[in-house]
Amino acid sequence: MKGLLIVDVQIDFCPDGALAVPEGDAVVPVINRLIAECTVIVASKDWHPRHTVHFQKWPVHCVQGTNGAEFHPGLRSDKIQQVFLKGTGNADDGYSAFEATNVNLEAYLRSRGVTELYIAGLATDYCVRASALDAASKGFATHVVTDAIAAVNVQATDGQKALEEMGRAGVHLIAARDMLERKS
Ligand code: VGL
Ligand code: ZN
Repeated sequence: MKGLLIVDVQIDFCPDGALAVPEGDAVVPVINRLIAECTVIVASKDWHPRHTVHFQKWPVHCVQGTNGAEFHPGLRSDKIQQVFLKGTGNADDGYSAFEATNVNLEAYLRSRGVTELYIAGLATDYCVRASALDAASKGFATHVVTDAIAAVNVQATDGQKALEEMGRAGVHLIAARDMLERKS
């Protein structure tokens, strides 16, 4: 069974947001097309308390219950079957969707019969990277959709380095077009 994990496509990570990822909103139309191809569709949200050690590294973003923590308005969020909230503590970063604290992502995916996981969203070099490395280490056939992600790029090459690291860990890097062609 094919599962789609949409990572952190939230207002604060899109242009004009508190921690804007360059061209972060460009992933939205691509992800909306991927949604139509998958049976199991889940999403993570960065969901921080107002005070967290995470904000010593980053500008304040995705605070629980604020507008910036909402999904990008263009995302077909009505298709999302379960949302996973992460980074919810005040002493952790919670980069990986597998660290969600409201529902256990691994158990959920297994209960829904997901073996192949497709990952898209924001940001390539943090939460996409951490989620994909966790998915691969847990034994999911893990695919990152390379034109449905965008990097923060604190250093200009961070996104590229993250892709290389994911590739070395056995994550398959595929273009949306190739995924749309191999329909389930
Ligand atoms: C993220 C930096 C800080 C992400 C979250 O979603 O990739 N990046 N918090
Ligand atoms: Zn964060």
